[in-house]
Amino acid sequence: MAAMAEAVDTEQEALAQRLLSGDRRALAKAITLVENDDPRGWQIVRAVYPHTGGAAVVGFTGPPGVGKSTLLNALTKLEREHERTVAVLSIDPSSPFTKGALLGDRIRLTEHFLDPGVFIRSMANRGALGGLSEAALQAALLMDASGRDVVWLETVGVGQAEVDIIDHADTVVLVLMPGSGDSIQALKAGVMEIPDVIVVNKADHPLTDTMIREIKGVLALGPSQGWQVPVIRAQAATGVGIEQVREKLAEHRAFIEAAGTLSERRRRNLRSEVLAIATYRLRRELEAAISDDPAFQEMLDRVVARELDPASAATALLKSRVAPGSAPQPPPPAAH
Ligand SMILES: Nc1nc2c(ncn2[C@@H]2O[C@H](COP(=O)(O)OP(=O)(O)O)[C@@H](O)[C@H]2O)c(=O)[nH]1
Ligand SMILES: [Mg+2]
Repeated sequence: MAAMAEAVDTEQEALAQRLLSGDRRALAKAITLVENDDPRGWQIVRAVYPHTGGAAVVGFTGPPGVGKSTLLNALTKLEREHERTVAVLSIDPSSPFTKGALLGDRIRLTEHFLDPGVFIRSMANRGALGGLSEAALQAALLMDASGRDVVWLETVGVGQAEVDIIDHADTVVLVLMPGSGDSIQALKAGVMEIPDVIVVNKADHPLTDTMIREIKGVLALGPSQGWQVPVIRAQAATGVGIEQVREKLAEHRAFIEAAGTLSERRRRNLRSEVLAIATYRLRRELEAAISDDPAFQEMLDRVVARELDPASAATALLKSRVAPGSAPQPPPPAAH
């Protein structure tokens, strides 16, 4: 497959250069472009992509309200004490009811707004299926290219298949709080992949010990060799356990670097990223191709009339795509 990156306009090239030099406004502008699915955004990503890969990308996932944003706020403070630069991308699921959560995240993270070493961005889905993941992944690349030491992705996890940003992190942290039994069930049932680090936040709660026992019970079923998933008690609101989270993140990084897992993981992640973008675009292309297409409507009529089964109709639709411009040709009725 011959793949050549297309040219980048001079204007975008200039913005890309500013972004690469660490300019926060350029980064913010570029992210807005990818968020709006503006082709200029894609050009910038194309231009800066060779400069990505330097950041330690960590995904923080877990149910809403467990304290992910609070934890990230505390961790940011700690990283800044170590003079490391930080970018945080908070990704909210498609629900319109999460507007308040977004605002909450902003308030919790405002104390870093004046620090040029910290870049914070929230992104919400505007309803396009897969569109958010696509934009968020590009935003994460832009943050990485801007020279941040760490890029943190905050997502609401557990069964949110459409927001699979977490698959694109080098390290995955699952944040829970006493009482998040659903998440433990999800781990146990294999619905959710075992994370690299587990944080039990709000550890001042009386059910914390029970929760930790349950988690350890699930982890005991996993491999006894290789990386052993630490379970950390934390109270993000008061700073308890945050230092330990930072230490474990560093340990995990050192572990995957030494074991060669980091490059393997990144290869796997990039593979699914390419597939995810292609799938999203293919779907969009198909939707555009069938809308107002009388031939498709006729074929659908036949499916509705039980003359043609849905799978055969799909095959016909895909075949019509292979020959551009040709309308879908449904297969002839089966001979009885
Ligand atoms: N009691 C207690 N509350 C906390 C702790 N950490 C965070 N919270 C509170 O939990 C609520 C949700 O926190 P937030 O960080 O927005 O959760 P997120 O939805 O996972 O990002 C906020 O009101 C926080 O102040 C903690 O360690 N103990
Ligand atoms: Mg949050």
